Amino acid sequence: KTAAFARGQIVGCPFSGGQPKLGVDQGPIHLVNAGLIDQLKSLGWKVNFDGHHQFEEVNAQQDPPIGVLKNPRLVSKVCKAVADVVGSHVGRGELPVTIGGDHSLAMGTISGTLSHHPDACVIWIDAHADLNTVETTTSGNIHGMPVSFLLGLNKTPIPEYAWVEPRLTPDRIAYIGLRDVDAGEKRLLKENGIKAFSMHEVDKYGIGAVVEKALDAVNPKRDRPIHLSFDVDALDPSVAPSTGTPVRGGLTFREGHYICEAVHETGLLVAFDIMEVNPSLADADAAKATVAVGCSLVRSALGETLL
Ligand code: EXY
Ligand code: MN
Ligand code: MN
Ligand code: MN
Repeated sequence: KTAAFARGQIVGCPFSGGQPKLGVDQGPIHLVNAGLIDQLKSLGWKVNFDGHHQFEEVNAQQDPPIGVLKNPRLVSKVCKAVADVVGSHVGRGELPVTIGGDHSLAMGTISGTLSHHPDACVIWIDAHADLNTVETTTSGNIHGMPVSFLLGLNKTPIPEYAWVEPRLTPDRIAYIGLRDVDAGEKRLLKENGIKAFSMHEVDKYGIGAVVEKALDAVNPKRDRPIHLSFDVDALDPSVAPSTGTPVRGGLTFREGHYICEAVHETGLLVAFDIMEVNPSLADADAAKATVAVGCSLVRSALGETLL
């Protein structure tokens, strides 16, 4: 498959219901306004974009917490819609690029990918594990939880989330960039034997070896489709300051792009997410830099090379 014939679909998701800070819903609008679509066309992709998705809001008064989970019905409904959209694009052989919005959306995007490629694996780039369950979350913010639903780790069934089929298995997800993992999440990572490369491993082995190790873990024969879910807060806050939960000591600009380039080189990428760009946090220059790095990560994942 050459890029000249490849079709990409921009799935703009202006959504912030998985966390409390305003503005992350403006991320996709800024990425598109910064020229993302023409940039991808310049790489040889046929890119379709039919406007940002408009998610019908559930009235906040009709969406009281379920246990500690905040905006539970809204997040569920939006993620279900995103799963259907992403699934239909993957099914048509188009590469969906979902631009968020907060990372709860990945419950939808990955469900969509797995609906057509049940054997797909996930590379999750983040400062956080986003692995909390209904039992372990202390914040109740669902952007800290999507992976637990995808893996079926929640012991307390929530009818609103019954649509999420736990098609992912612990041997088919690997993390890179972690440095702010809750105690309960650390336990879940260990109990389930999930491969996680924190910033410690990035420092120790270098990003090249870490990506190779991550791919060897989730895709030993290099025959599984790959869903790459990239939270910009994986990058160091000096590189991507405009995000809701920045944590210092993150990936450099090049380390972030290297991951995208290396996954592109496998030829196995079937879906990409870029999440948690919040242009309303930090000043205008910082927001501009964060949006620009979001665009360039997408370009790298879709085949932009340095030479
Ligand atoms: N672990 C914390 C929580 O569950 O609330 C923080 C999660 C931040 C999640 C950001 C999107 O990656
Ligand atoms: Mn569409
Ligand atoms: Mn995240
Ligand atoms: Mn994060």
